[in-house]
Amino acid sequence: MMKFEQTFNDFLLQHQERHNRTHHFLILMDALISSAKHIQHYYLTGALKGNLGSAGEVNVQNEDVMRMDQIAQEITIHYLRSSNRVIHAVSEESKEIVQINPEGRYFVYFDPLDGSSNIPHGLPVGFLFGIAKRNLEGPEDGHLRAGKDYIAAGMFVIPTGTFTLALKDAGTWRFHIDETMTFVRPTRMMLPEDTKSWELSFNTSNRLTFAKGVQNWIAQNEKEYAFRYLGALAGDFHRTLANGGMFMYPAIVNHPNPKKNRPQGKLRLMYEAAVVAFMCREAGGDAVDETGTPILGIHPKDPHQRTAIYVGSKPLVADITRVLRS
Ligand code: FBP
Repeated sequence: MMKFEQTFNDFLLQHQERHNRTHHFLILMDALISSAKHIQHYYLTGALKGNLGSAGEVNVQNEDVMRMDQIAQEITIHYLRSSNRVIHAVSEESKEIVQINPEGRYFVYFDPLDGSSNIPHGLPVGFLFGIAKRNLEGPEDGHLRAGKDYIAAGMFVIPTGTFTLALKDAGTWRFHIDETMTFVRPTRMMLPEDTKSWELSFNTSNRLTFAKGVQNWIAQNEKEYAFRYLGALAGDFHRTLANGGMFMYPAIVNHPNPKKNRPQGKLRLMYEAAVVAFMCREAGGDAVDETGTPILGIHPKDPHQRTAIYVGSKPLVADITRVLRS
């Protein structure tokens, strides 16, 4: 008797019934999964086809745009349009909010290829997304949603093809990819309580530019935990979810060249920080900004606003929050 794995669609249909979700969500998820698979194909063949280089342009954050960023953006907007379920999309690769279908049901906030410093080397990058739903009871003003109002958030680690999805009040689930490129075997992710596997993840070359309190906290704690840093949020947070510990991208406030200070942080709130914060909450963890304020409670004023982030196991986030609030 052949054994068949539970597929993502089976899992979502079960979830739908339990949470009386409609087929609309399934169609949107199908568009996001198709986007990630298509981007993965281009990334895997990127070196051969010469797509891993710079596109010779700068984006809304005044950063060098990679050819793959453009390809990933084009692919994602294509599939979101064809789903016909999206009102508008906020993307790292588009200065303006991308208006799609005013009759749509969802808002999508995404980073089509996160971890740009890894792209030229074909190393792991990520596709990050957050989803919010329109107001079905009354008028909809299209305002930018805080992370706590997302109904789902997820990430694909490219090119390893791992997919992790968090659903509001229904947990964070990791899916494996089978020989037919189908996501199967949903596995519930809960941050481990046992501190033995915990890791710290941050760009250590920035540590002397962090706030003194943060530098002291790292000096006191780093000998307790292993240190790992890939330089791509999706990859680093993928580990934090599995092993526990904390990923942090603190504010840069003591840089010898004051022009390089980033008191507001580096990562983008809506399609990077709120995405991992949502997934972390559903896996039993927590996430705060440089003032110790919960990331999910921050109401975005600008689609591309930045934030510092400390995300991971509750005891560690609580510990650093004491320092940040002092
Ligand atoms: P991009 O979206 O431009 O790639 O920036 C985000 C990011 O690459 C994160 O994935 C990663 O955590 C961080 O920046 C790495 O920054 P740094 O190279 O300064 O350590």
